[in-house]
Amino acid sequence: MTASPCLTASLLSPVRSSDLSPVRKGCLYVLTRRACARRVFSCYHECRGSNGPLPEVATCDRSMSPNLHPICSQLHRAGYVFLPSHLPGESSEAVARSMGAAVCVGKGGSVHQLKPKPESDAPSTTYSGIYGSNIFPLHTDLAHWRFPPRFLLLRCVAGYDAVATLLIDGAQVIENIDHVVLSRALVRPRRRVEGIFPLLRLYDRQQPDRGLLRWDEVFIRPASRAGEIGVQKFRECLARSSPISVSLAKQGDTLIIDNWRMLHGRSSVPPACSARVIERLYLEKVS
Ligand SMILES: O=C(O)CCC(=O)C(=O)O
Ligand SMILES: [Fe+2]
Repeated sequence: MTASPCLTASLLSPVRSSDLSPVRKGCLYVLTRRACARRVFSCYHECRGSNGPLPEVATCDRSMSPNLHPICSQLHRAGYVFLPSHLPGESSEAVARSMGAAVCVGKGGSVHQLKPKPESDAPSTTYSGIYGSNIFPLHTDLAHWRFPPRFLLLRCVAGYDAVATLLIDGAQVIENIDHVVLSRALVRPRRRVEGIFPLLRLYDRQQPDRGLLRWDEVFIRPASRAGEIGVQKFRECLARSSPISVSLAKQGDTLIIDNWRMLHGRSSVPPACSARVIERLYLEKVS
């Protein structure tokens, strides 16, 4: 198959089928010129209750080449897009479908409802089960997978200004880490997978676009001495970075995150915000 001309300018470059896990095979990272031109989104940023740096403001430049769709171009530039009150009457599934291909992860379809819960009410394999309503530390989702889902979409069903989703650009964090240290940093899932510990790179620069960064202090562990050094260095650089804070406060507020580049976390949830409901979907592509 020949790549569409749009592809070269887009965030999403084709991947070799040998790079894909079986579930990803057949998933094409192709944006057609027509599909790009059809979508005109007015997207901009707004930061509610930010303590750290303000998110960049992305405006929709209508004179922009149709192959630089505003969402793709913002995702490429900043690693995330915030769409305030985006199609509030639509289901999250329909919104995700209009943007790309949603991936089913676990049981029960592609939409996961996230509600603050006490630790005891959630499985210990989830952040809610470990942290409850406390702060979720910065992480990438499903970091223990060989190929974590590329994009994460979070959508507000019931939200509060007082609860923030925090973002850090991992591409900036790794700029401060020696290339050799980073390339030697091997990690592994905390538990065996089919009896073995698969070896994974903390940062795999061979992957399309900017490479694949994974970070999770719970679900992945250093797999060697070089892994320990790389993880320690990453932790130090991360501690010097200031997160961007976005509140998913109004119905339809939508945050799309490049999960191979950005780390995300959550502030604590005060008791007054315990009715917070966020829907989460994973996407393999955004077009
Ligand atoms: O609730 C949030 O704002 C973020 C939750 C989160 O980390 C996740 O869905 O993976
Ligand atoms: Fe997460």
